[in-house]
Amino acid sequence: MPQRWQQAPPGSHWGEFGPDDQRGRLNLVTPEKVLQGVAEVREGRTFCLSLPLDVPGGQSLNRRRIAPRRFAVIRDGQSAGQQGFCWSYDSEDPDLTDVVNDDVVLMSLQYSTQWDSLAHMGSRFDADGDGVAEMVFYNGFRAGSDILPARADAAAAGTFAHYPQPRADALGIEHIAEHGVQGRAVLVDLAHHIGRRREAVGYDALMRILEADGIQVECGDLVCIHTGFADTLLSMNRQPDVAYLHETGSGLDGNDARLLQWIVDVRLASLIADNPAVELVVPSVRAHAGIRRPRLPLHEHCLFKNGIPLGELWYLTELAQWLRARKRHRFLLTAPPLRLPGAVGSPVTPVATV
Ligand code: UVW
Repeated sequence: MPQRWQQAPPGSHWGEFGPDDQRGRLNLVTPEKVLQGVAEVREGRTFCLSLPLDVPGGQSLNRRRIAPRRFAVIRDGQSAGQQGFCWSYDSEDPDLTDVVNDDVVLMSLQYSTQWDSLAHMGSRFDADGDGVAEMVFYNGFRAGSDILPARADAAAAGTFAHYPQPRADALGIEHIAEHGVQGRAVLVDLAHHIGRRREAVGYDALMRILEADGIQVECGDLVCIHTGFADTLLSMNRQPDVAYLHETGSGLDGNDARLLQWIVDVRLASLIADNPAVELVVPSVRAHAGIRRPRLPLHEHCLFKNGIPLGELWYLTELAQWLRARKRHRFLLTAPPLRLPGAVGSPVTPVATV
């Protein structure tokens, strides 16, 4: 395969696992890291790290995203269960006793607890070195040819045909799913140190917290950041006060160059948080129009430049409290996304075992 790029973005590690790699730093979750995770299992207790997938609910936190809508499989106005026989069989034999229900769901894959694949965000960057910026993703995969074209063959028949159906022919979530996602995780409890106020946590503050809690992040660790945001959201019982939520909770400071450098140098395998974006999203500042920059710099740094998948809106509060009470911060994390070819994100029901 021809080299996809003549120049890689500054601060990136394209090609670290080969020019065609689509899994990024999850490659660092080696069999040894899985065994390290298993060694953290001492009590056999498990925690579900997912919100119910219909949370946030109400007004979406992200206007692009739609909440799950479930549909029964209907025939003649009745679901299969109501009809009392299994109508998927060729002969609708009234003597058959099977009662079957199927259902269908329509939702944004990144509505609630989710993984972002490496196809989720790219950047406008001149990878060819010809002076023209194109839309590029990790390892130089292109928008249009590799990722997110609204493909002619994707126009679905039926009621949802008006939704464009992008598809990641490269970097899709299946590249993460097909290896499973299981390894040693480390929980960093920002909420304990900062409370639930809105604060962008940079390198200095993070190092202070790691030191105070005696935490060492090592190569291949899956790093979970507890801010308390998902717990606040859950307490709103599917009627989120979006204005309040936008003013609450900490997140990593994507504008702190030393923090970004640490993320790369420590060689963590993925970054996960219980807030909507891992980083604290700062509204675009129009006064800076003309200066080319990302709105989500940590997304750019992780997904686009360094192949670090992000987990968002996980539910970490119970686990954080349990670990703190025992002066622990590591656990075995099992969190495979859906193996859905071409998807740019996925709901996930992660499990922590301690
Ligand atoms: C965006 O909305 C860009 O993404 P995320 O859900 O990853 O924060």
